[in-house]
Amino acid sequence: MNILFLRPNPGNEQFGLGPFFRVEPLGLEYIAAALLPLGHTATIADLRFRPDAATWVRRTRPRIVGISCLHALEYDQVVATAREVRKASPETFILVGGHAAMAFSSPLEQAEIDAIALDDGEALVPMLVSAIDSGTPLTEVPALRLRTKEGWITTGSPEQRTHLDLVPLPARDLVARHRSGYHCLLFKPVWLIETARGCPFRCSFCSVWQVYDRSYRERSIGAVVEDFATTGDSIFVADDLFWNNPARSLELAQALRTRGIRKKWILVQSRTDLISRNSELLEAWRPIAKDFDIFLGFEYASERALSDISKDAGVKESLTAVDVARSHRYGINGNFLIDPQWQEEDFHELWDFVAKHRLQRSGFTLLTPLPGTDMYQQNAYRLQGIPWADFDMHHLLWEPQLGAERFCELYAETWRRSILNTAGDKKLIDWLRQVKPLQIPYMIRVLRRTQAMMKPDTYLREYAATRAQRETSHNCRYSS
Ligand code: B12
Repeated sequence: MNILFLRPNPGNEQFGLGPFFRVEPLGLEYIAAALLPLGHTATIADLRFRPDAATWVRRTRPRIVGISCLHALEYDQVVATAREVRKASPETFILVGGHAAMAFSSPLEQAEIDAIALDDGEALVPMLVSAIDSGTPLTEVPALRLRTKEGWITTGSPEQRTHLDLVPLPARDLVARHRSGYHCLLFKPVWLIETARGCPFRCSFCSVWQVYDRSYRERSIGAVVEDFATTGDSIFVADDLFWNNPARSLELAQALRTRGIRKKWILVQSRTDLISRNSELLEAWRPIAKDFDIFLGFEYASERALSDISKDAGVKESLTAVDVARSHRYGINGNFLIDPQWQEEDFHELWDFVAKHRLQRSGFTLLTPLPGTDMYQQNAYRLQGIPWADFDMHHLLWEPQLGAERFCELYAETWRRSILNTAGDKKLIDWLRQVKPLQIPYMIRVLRRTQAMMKPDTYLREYAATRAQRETSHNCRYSS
């Protein structure tokens, strides 16, 4: 069967990691790799590049189109993409999957979409394809939200979570045409690698552990080493939680070193408590890349605030992790949360903490109730009518305690104190010195866009637009 996979263009990459990161659709590459040995034909089209969905549909004439939906901010765009596909080919079966689809499917339960995957795709998609091929009722395929004449229904539960070794290597060839367009800040092209999936912790603002019931699955050492050996020299590790299993991580580092693997750059995401306890693990991994960065959630600068979000790690762990990582020459890209409830003194506490511990490479996201979390359920009453594109953790979704104007001034000031402010300590010229001459136009473009985050008006304008859209949606509801 002929299957087309689409990675939609989220259309909202103006804030946070958006401008800096464009990485390959790894989930789709794993699903395609599961289908190819079964004799199916798979195409992956990344719509962040040309051409558009309708052109791909005309070009490949698929029986099934699978659209990925990783982030809540993409829901509306995913539905729009499905509509485009439906128009170009009314008979095509349209399936949506990915993290946000699994975590909270209701925004996708629309006439344009036939089914939503509630589980990983490697085992599920081949089952669905075979059912469509043989005319078996789709109600027999597990882990789906299915559009039927009677409305949307949920099919049975899968017997077990997919073993990650079911598909040892992703079909990276299918995105080879886009490789030079995948980048992470200074590094271009970039490869995305997954060594493990899931997270056993329970942070209240995160939807990952809820989707995977706090499970944590690992790929075999052999498959991961092969993936590292056959990819390029700049690597973003997609794992929700790197270094979670110290014994296995140590074994993996040794296997990579034995195979002679050395990269230019690696970025991983981990936790402060894991790092503070495992200095020897960081030491073992460090020689594997010339530059090695860690994404770390610091979240808050005080114990009181941390205890509110079930982080299960405190300020002491944050500071020890910074010391341990620095002692092994890792770069630290932390993230702090900013609560719309904050008062002036909360901002000052954060700024002092960042300055005192030299954490200017951090990012600052607004505490946002993401669909799939309890926090979303608790705040659902005030989120009605807000466009999904605003769920990027940089949009104000409701009136903050300090009032929008003052809050946005302080939020913009927080970003002004970061390394991204080209009027601050690190000037544009310092950034440009770090890249090859050919990359200078790209770097200037990205940094120019980022300067908007230092201006209160950027957020205020967006907030006004959010409120206007919300009003319109309320009025439509009352008049219909
Ligand atoms: C890589 C990544 C990114 C990349 C983009 C990825 C891409 N290809 O475009 C970058 C770094 C740009 C990014 C940015 C952001 N991200 Co992000 N990201 C991830 C991360 C860490 C890994 C995704 C991944 O590739 N995993 C590996 C592959 C193999 O797994 P997978 O994608 O889940 O695919 C499997 C299944 O989902 C399913 N599947 C996937 N697609 C499809 C399609 C079909 C048809 C089917 C049937 C199944 C299916 O099958 C696949 C194989 O099993 C996830 C964490 C996660 N667990 O999802 C967060 C995550 C998705 N991101 C998140 C967030 C919050 C963001 C940001 C808002 C953060 C910020 N501070 O700015 C920004 C938004 C940027 C923007 N404006 O668009 C949240 C989303 C929460 C939510 N409910 O919305 C997550 C879950 C992280 C978290 N812990 O909270 N992100």
